[in-house]
Amino acid sequence: MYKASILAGIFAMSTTAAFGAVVDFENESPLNPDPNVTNVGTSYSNGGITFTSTEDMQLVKTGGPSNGFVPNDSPNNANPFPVDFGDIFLTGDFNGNTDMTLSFGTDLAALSFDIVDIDGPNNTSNHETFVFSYFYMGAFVDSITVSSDDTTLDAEVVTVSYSGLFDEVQIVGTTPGGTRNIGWGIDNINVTAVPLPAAGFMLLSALGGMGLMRRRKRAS
Ligand SMILES: [Ca+2]
Ligand SMILES: [Ca+2]
Ligand SMILES: [Ca+2]
Ligand SMILES: [Ca+2]
Repeated sequence: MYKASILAGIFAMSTTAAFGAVVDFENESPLNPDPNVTNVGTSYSNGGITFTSTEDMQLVKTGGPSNGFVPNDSPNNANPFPVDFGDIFLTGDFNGNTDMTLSFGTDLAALSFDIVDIDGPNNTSNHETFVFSYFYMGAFVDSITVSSDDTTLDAEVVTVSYSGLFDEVQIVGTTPGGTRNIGWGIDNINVTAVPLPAAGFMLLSALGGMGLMRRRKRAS
């Protein structure tokens, strides 16, 4: 009985860590019925990642006449280095501040993703600031801030990456007073789960220990 439940446990562990390719939203192309934008509401899942927001999120076609960001929504692939957004990316509602939480449902060791268009003139009410906060089992772990002090070009892509133990990242974009409509996009989310061999080895060691204890009990 022990063995059966243990094997089931190992199987469950290996299936929950089934993060595969980079999540780039290209599986949503072409958008339908409007080829330029699809409202996915406040909760949306793709590739094992659950995206939630206090506002409606949008899947946007790159270069389309939509409100992904302004003045157009073609990521600047030349700056700071070539980054490909393909046909489709995800964004907020282009109305005031913005927020999005990515929940992974499994322990992560590393993550990287691309954010486009953190812009607006410095020291003005149009100055955009994005805070990326990492959580593990609901507890705050760390945060990284990127503002238009650092990246001022229109439609510029910033690659955000992080290493550590976490299972959720929260993105909050604000301007002073929250009066500017923040246009932005996220794409190319690359997830590294906590390596399974380590977890599996720990589990097997624990099982070995249990077996030894049982044998000792019998012997005494
Ligand atoms: Ca894409
Ligand atoms: Ca908003
Ligand atoms: Ca812009
Ligand atoms: Ca912007």
